[in-house]
Amino acid sequence: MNNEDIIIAEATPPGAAAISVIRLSGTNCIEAADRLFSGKVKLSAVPSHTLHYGRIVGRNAQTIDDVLASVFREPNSYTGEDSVEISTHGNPLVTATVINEFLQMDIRIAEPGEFTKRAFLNGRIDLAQAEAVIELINSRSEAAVRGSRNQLDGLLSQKIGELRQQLINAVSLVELELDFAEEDLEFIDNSAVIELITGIKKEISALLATYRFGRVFREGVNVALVGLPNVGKSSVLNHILKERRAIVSPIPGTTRDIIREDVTIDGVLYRLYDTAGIRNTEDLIEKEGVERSRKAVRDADLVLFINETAHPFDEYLYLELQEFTSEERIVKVINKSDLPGKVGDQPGSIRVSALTGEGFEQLFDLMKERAYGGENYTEKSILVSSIRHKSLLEKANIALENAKDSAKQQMSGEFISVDIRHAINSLGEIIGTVTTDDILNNIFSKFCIGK
Ligand SMILES: Nc1nc2c(ncn2[C@@H]2O[C@H](COP(=O)(O)OP(=O)(O)OP(=O)(O)O)[C@@H](O)[C@H]2O)c(=O)[nH]1
Ligand SMILES: [Mg+2]
Repeated sequence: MNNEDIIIAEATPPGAAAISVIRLSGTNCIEAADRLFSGKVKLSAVPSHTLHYGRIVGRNAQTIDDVLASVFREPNSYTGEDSVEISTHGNPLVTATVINEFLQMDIRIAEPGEFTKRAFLNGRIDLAQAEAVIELINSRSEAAVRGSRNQLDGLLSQKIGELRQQLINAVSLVELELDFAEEDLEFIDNSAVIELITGIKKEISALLATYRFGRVFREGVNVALVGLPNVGKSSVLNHILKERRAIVSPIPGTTRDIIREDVTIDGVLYRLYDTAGIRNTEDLIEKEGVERSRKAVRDADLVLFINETAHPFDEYLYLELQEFTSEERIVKVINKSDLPGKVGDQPGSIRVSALTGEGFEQLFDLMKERAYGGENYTEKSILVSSIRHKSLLEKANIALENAKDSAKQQMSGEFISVDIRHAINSLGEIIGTVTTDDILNNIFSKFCIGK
């Protein structure tokens, strides 16, 4: 199914690079490319999925660049349409000139995500897979890459498709029965409907349960390192990063501004925020630092509340932190375990030494446990990581609950079928069997141009 408009965009990021790729898609785009491409062959005469060396020659007969052009014919291209990819030298002036030459023809710049949108509209991928494309591009951790890769491979879509199909089968039996109401025929009895719905609800709930997990994998975990001055927050940060990133000194009140660094532990991204030690102070700059520490606690998914062995555990600050975050987000850490202590027994705390490195493995285990339950992520795990998918699954679950209630109360099949149909629609919205322009615009506007 070819699209009338030909679209063009740079598929690689702007700037100096070894090569840049310009992408064209739409009916007759191969002929359009031929008007500028000068090589041994005409691109319109070559087979699909082949690569050709030539020159791009502009209107004034000047060579703009020598290039490689790849030709893809419908329906086996990314978009499902005829497409050409032109690799030029990676100079933004070169790509801009080439694109400008094409814009003189009946060709326009692609909208954000328009290539992928066409892939969806032409049935190359479903909606959840299209969303996985943008997730994959934006993934900042290995776990996120694997998660979006699975979604792109269609694991989530397949699961949703199966559940939806089972509901379609059930609803058709319920509705068939309505058609034959006069004859008093029974195609499916209420208890079978209830059993089926219960099974599907269970599967939907299992998918929903992966959301926290999925979100963590996709977005990473914000971790604030907080505590009194001088307990070793910056030293802990430096130890985790294996570099002397933050200034460490024996003078309390060393850190003022928040220092943010990323680290990946077992494939998951943690954004660490080293903060100013929290205390009452008259120093205006330090005061501002302390305010920022409190804000960091508020924004954190996890708070490493750092104490030191040589001082009693700070119960007062522990309570204060709970004004800004919930208790289960706080991990009690006792640093300087290499020194003799007064800290006393602290249930659930982890002892570490930023000096010797002791205890960090246990600390990482606890962070994993708190951030995502420490579950093991397998290659085949299906994760729900998008808020859109989550809310549609929840909607489907509510509709199924209503259908189940109607069935239990022996209500007429119409009541059961209307709710099952709601659930079918919600599941369909995930994979794009049911869509509106609003849904599509919302999804594809998040893409970059050229994808
Ligand atoms: N013995 C020992 N000393 C440590 C350890 N961690 C930090 N220190 C020392 O404790 C002092 C304070 O360390 P920092 O990392 O600057 O402490 P902080 O919590 O960031 O302090 P502020 O930024 O002032 O709030 C420094 O002299 C560090 O060398 C540790 O595990 N063992
Ligand atoms: Mg510090």
